[in-house]
Amino acid sequence: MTPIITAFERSPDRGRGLARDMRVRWALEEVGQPYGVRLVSFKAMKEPAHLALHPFGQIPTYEEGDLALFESGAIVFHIAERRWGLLPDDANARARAITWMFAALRTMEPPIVDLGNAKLLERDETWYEQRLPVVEERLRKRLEELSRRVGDADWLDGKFSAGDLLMVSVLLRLKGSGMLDEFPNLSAYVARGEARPAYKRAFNAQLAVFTSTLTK
Ligand SMILES: N[C@@H](CCC(=O)N[C@@H](CS)C(=O)NCC(=O)O)C(=O)O
Repeated sequence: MTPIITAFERSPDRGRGLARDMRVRWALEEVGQPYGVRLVSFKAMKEPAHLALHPFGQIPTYEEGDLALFESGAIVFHIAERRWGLLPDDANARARAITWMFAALRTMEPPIVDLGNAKLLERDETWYEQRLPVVEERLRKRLEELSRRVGDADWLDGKFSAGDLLMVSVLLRLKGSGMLDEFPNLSAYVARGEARPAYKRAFNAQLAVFTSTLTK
């Protein structure tokens, strides 16, 4: 059965691959699983049909037969568990890769999203200039810690895994902020992720959605 995922009909990031359908597309490409995409508008995301799939009215979702999932991390985990290529066979290595999946989503992504939200939504607030350095410092500390752990390794723990897929996906949100450039080994780590053929296929597929909307 071909899984169907949802993605923005018109992504606010203009096809830069930052919307969270990208990580699901990437996972599907890594394991060689063909998939379909249903594009949804912002309006449709808040309507009952989509809310039945996603209680928070967001993308991505994942449908396969009578299974419907939401939350990009849970979807990537589901894909990684069922198909070979994103989680090691060895039980301990697998547990460590899953740990990195949680670390990407629970330790790294929140301060990265905080920085994005501060710059996007709080610029006009009187307290913006005081808050921004605090948010940046909190994130910088996490990046320092991650950078120290990655060192000169290619991936987080041996071979590329779903942990790397999610970690690279969240770090990519920092592109353009300048903060990633402070950590050359993390920049190189992200570039290694982007260089993977599966990443490129996923990126091009989501970009094609955006460019096709330009001609409509
Ligand atoms: N924790 C969720 C976050 C999902 C999320 O924030 N989706 C964004 C796109 S990247 C969205 O649908 N935003 C529109 C909205 O919240 O109305 C996940 O990882 O799937």
